[in-house]
Amino acid sequence: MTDISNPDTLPPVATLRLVLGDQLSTRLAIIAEADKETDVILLAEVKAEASYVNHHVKKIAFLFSAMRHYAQALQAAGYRVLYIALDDPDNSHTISGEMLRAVASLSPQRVMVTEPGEWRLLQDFLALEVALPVPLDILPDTRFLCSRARFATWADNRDSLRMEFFYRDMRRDHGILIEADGGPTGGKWNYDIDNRKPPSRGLTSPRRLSFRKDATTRTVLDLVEKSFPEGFGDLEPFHFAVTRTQALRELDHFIAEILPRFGDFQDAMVSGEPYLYHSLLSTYLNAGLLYPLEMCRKAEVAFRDGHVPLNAAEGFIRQILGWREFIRGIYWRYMPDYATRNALNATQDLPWFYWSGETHMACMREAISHTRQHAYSHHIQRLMITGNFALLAGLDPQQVHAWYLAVYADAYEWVELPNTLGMALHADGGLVASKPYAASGNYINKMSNYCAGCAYDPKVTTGAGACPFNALYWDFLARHRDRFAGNRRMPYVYANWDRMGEERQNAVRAQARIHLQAMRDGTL
Ligand code: FAD
Ligand code: DLZ
Ligand code: SF4
Repeated sequence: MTDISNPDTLPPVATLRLVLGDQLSTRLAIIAEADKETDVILLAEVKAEASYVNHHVKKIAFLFSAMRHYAQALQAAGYRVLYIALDDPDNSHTISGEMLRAVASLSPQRVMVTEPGEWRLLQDFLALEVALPVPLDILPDTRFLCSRARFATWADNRDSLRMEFFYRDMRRDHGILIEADGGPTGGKWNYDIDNRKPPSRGLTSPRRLSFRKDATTRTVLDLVEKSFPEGFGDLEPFHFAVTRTQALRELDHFIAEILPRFGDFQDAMVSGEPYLYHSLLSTYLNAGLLYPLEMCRKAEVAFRDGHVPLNAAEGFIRQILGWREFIRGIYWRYMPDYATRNALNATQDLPWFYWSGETHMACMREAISHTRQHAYSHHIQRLMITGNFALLAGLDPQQVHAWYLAVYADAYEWVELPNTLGMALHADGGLVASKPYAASGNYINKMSNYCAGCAYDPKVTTGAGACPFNALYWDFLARHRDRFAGNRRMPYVYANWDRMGEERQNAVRAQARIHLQAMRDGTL
């Protein structure tokens, strides 16, 4: 795909510009300021990025296909592109190695990169600054609505960092759902309370777009199948969007057909329905095929046109303008220390069923099977099923983090790590979430129809058929009483625990030990 196979016939290279697999945007300065005559854009498929965790094969295929389509579009627009395919025999299989190789063969006057989404790659770039014979510029990633400097200004003035206050400032900064008097549209900042409906009987997903595989995607699917035989998950069926045009179609379809009910069923879970009313847009947004502001603006316009209720538009905008930007701010503010946090001293090994889905717990089986099939599960499955189990069972945050980073098509460390360590596992000691998202089988039974098809009974805590989430929930609270009893949102939970009396408490905790042993034995 390169047009520089005969560099003698082309003008000398001024700037070599690297675009990573999750930076496929043309509005970034790395492309917007490129000179088509004298600059070269480098993209490289490398094993180091494709295997530093056991990525889902659909995630790898999506990125390689999107990278190839992006490179083709740049070339068609007149840019000089150097594209290194995974099966290029000279591929060094690291990003740094490919930059060094390209510098050696093209002799550019300077090199430019956009700041990467992961701390580890930033360290590689800083090391390259020293190793390269020419200057290396690291440009800011302007796709985000809150720059790292803006987040620092916001965070520096506060004792505790709460998403809700950050989100209000973001709404004001960007004028989204803000009225002429500066107040929030509808009079309230947050309509989350209206977004917690349990699934109604017979609730099914609306129709989804499915994109036909072109020759480029088919070639990539063959390559991934051959190159990652041990990779996690199902490669087919593959129906992701792989270009910005397709991703925009998916966004417009979501806004028109699905967003109106997004708010109502945001927290619902239904057997056999992996998507319900979620947008499925994170994969495209995180890879650079969509921009956060256009998503928020389209949702706001749909509300103002009377097509979408306020709780749906606000709920969707809050996820993108609020949570997503807040999470990224936390990541860069607290790395690299953040990655090692384990505030609850959780040490259990990740059980094998996280990979295989082989467990008697119907809720876990469902969430993991969606994950295996689609490289996707929605937020409540990630937080309140697989995340909740990991929290209650005391799974080692590092192993849980490696799992979440591998299995979802939208996963990059800047967004996955604070969601896993902070939101799901409370391993950051409460930086992201003021209270642990711990829940018993009762919550899962209320918000899903999973329990009806389960070997366990959500109403039973000890003895035959006891739902593991129940005893593990109480055991978790008892284990961490010193830490959580003073939390102003938790006293009623501890009052319930105390009401049980010592004998019952001992029985519940003994049951928790039985579940943990079964988890280790692979029989849970
Ligand atoms: P929707 O429900 O349609 O939400 C709309 C958009 O809001 C999403 O596309 C996403 O961009 C954004 N969003 C929503 N919640 C969050 C959040 N908590 N943090 C950041 N952005 C958010 N999201 C990722 O993009 N990558 C990850 O690797 C990732 N790992 C997660 C791990 C755990 C343990 C948890 C609890 C959450 C994780 N999330 C992650 C957040 C969230 O679950 C996903 O963004 C969401 O499920 C993506 O599906 P969707 O596009 O259908 O989202
Ligand atoms: C996730 C990923 C994969 C699987 N492969 C590549 C690749 O071959 N080349 C590349 O440039 N990027 C890839 N990526 C995305 C990077 O891992 C991502 O840019 C960093 O994790 C920073 O977010
Ligand atoms: Fe999950 Fe317990 Fe319900 Fe089974 S009974 S689906 S383990 S919550």
